[in-house]
Amino acid sequence: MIKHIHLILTIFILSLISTSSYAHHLIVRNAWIPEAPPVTSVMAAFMSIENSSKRDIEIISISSRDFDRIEMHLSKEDNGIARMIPQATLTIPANGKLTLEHGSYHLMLYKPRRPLKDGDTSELVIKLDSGDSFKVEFTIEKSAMQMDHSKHQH
Ligand SMILES: [Cu+2]
Repeated sequence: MIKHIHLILTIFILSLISTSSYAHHLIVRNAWIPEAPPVTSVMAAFMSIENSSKRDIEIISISSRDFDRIEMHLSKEDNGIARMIPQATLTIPANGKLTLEHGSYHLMLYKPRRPLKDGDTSELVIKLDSGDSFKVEFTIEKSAMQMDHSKHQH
């Protein structure tokens, strides 16, 4: 029964493939990547993740065949300067939600290995502290709010 509900929910937004005990407590919504110019060397990714379990769940790493490297960042304003602070882990709170969005937590996708245009999808593999990992399909979308990396300092 739980598996069945899980399937219905995942069809809505993503393909969540896992045999794990923790990943099935997670629901990912709005997983998207703003389209970037073809010459770009870095893209951002956003999503929200809900955790229906009674335990905090940590994301310990993220990878994809489509990128050389993926980092987890937190954007912060510091005296008017936008800074991005790399995060070793991201916490999805018990019975709560983690939101990755502009100006807050986000993923940084370095060196795309193929062109990713509006409407394309890219699969990211999210690894949890429990040892489980699951796949999330991100959709590339045109956005008026593209990250301006020239204004960001790492
Ligand atoms: Cu960043």
